Amino acid sequence: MITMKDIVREGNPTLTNIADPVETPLSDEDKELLTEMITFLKNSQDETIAEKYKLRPGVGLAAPQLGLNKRLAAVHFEDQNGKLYSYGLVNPKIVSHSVEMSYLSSGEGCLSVDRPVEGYVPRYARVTIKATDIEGNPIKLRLKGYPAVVFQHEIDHLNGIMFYDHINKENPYLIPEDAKAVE
Ligand code: K1U
Ligand code: NI
Repeated sequence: MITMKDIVREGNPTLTNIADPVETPLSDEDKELLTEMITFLKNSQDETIAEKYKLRPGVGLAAPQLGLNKRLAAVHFEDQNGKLYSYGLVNPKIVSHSVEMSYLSSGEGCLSVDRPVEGYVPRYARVTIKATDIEGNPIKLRLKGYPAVVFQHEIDHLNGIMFYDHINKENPYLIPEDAKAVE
């Protein structure tokens, strides 16, 4: 079972590396890893389990956060309309994006960062993501709003980018030109 002890924190070089593509079809070991990553997110959102194992709630997790140099990520959350996004993603990539930007009005956090970081994180307002799932089936998702933010945060982890790398250093609350707030 994945717990907070398995999650590497800022300063660990895996978090700033570009992760390697994963061979498909997935090995049994990688299938188990991705399944465990989704289970961690579900556990972290279950009050009883989270308290018992001292898990911080998370909506996404990328393999580099486990110290692994692999292009694997998991997401598990519902959007404002109650639509569930629960995916194990193999080699996910942004294949197209809007010119328009957005930002989460509450800012972002990260399971690998044990401190609050102030500021808005500019993200593409709309993205199209391609990946394969655990079984090797193709995934293509057109995302906007909160789901677009979460997927971009996780794909950034695969490229060695932390959310705070996007925050304006002089003025953390600078709103990118014409950017839409995601509430
Ligand atoms: O990758 C990670 O470190 C997980 C991180 C992802 C994320 C945070 C903020 C914006 C986009 C993506 C988290 O899940 S932090 C926790 C969090 O945002 C949350 C947890 C439970 C309920 C609602 C939000
Ligand atoms: Ni993160």
